[in-house]
Amino acid sequence: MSWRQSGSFRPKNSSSQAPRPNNGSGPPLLDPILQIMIVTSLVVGLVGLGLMAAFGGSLGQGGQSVAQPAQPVARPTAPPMATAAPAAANPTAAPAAPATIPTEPLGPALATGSGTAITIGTDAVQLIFDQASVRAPNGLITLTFRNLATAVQHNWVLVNGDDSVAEGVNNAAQEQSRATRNAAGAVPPADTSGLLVAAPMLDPGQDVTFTFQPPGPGSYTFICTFPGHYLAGMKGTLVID
Ligand SMILES: [Cu+2]
Repeated sequence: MSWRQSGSFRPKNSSSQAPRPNNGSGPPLLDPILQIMIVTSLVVGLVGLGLMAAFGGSLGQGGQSVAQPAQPVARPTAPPMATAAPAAANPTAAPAAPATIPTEPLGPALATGSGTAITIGTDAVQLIFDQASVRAPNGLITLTFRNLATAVQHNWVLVNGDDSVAEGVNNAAQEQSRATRNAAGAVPPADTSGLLVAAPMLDPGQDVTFTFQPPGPGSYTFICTFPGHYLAGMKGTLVID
């Protein structure tokens, strides 16, 4: 009996083993909790990802909307720079030529060597040359021009004609004076129409000597191109025989 009981007990033990599966169903009780936690975490994660995606997209759009206006702003700045480059090139090209004030005689009639020596000066005070007319034989002429004024600059410019030609040459000299912003720059450029030869602007007491070749026999007007002097009557005539 006891054995049966024991045997019965054994089955009980076996039955007790049976509850083990029940106990096995116990861990499943824990699994649901873990599952809930896992599912919850997954849901939270998915919701978080969804929210991030939503806000991320909105932020991305916002960033793009900000970047787009920034690009249009940068584009307008580029064209001004492109226009500024040619604008800078033009001003640099224009003042380049007139920026220099001549210090040496110039003009198409300027020559080397020596010829008939003549001297022309200025009045000490008045805006006139000391000779209204000068004669010389045809050929090279070596001129010494002296500024005998006490306080005024003068120069000597020979033109290929009379006053009608001298006026244009004088105007060209005034343009140079404005370009150089200096009265001493009032010397016609070497390529001025009607110009034969021009001395640089001399300070009081200075003189300059140079040789030139007149076109031939005839009368040629010489003037001073210092601003206002030609208009005041500072001119003369060179007669080539
Ligand atoms: Cu003068």
